[in-house]
Amino acid sequence: MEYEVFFVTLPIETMYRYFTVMIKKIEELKNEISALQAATPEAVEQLRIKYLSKKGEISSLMNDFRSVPAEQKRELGQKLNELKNIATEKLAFLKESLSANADAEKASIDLTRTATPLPLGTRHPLSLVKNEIISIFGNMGFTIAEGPEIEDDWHVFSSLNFPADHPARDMQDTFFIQRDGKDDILLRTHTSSVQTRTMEHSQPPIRIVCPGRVYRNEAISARAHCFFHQVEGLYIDKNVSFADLKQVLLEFAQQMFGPETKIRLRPSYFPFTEPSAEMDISCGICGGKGCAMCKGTGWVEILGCGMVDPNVLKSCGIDPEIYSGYAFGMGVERIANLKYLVKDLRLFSENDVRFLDEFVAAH
Ligand code: 2U9
Repeated sequence: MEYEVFFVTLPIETMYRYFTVMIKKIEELKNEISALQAATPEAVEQLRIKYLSKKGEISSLMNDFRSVPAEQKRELGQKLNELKNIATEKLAFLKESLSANADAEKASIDLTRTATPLPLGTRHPLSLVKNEIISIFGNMGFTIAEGPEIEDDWHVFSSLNFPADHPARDMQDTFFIQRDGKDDILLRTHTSSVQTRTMEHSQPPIRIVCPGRVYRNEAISARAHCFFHQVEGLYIDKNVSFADLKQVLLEFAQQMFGPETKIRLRPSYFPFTEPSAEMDISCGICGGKGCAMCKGTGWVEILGCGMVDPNVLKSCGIDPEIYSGYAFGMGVERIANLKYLVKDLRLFSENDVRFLDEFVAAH
């Protein structure tokens, strides 16, 4: 402080002047201390150090007190004691009120009260169905393989034996992407590209299921969407036959739709399989008698399948003279429609919780 330096000097007028300075300082400190606030015990301790510790402001005034003229010591001493008492009481008050607040807060929390339950989310019905499909195939020895949704023409079309003029390659059916000046980048239209990638860098036996989202350039309606989900399967080894395929698919159908379920295979055509077939299951609603669900036929279509075309094996680096394989593909939405009787495809992507909450029980 400015006046401290002068208390060791002698001139009496200087000493009188500093008496006045000290009185003024005491008044200032009184006002300052009376207005003090503190939010934490640590803050109270900081204030104690600032005002009352050995090197604090009040102790420093006490030191200066020794240098004032004798006849003024009484008055100044009284004022200094008064200031010290004010500071001590104020800090005790701040300390006490903080611990009283903490006690009141503690008392207002009932630690025995049952917690308010947080609303639990549910698995999306498509995830439930997808998980069920991959678990059934998992138990039959299939492992999961995944790949990119943004693909190139080779992995989605050319390697799978699609002719250059196949309609699926048309912009009306497939979403193409402009990227780095290339014109062969697209959103995959099926997860078969995952199988071609797996075949490119591994040799048989290969036994995989490939779940994932696929994209097609379709107008959105109750029965079509611009994206949907598939699970495809591939098994390549020596001596794999159509009979193996049929048995695996029968097992799948009965685990998924019940042990009474029957299957039938109808000849079909896909560029990547030969021979190819579409598989129906007996209608779960009418038990095969004929109803609106199966349009009176007693059968509903659930997937496509076939023996992998030797050209596809060759393009992916697998010798068709040594190995053969089967493949199948299904739409997860289609399976979910049949299992949960969801009539409008759009419900699966609208995320209306009233719809999603219906699947809690199946969770
Ligand atoms: C490789 C070789 C063959 C996958 C297959 C189908 C038949 C099929 C459709 C079902 C309904 C697609 O979701 S859907 O529109 N899929 O009918 N998919 S065989 O065949 C392959 C895959 C990869 C290397």
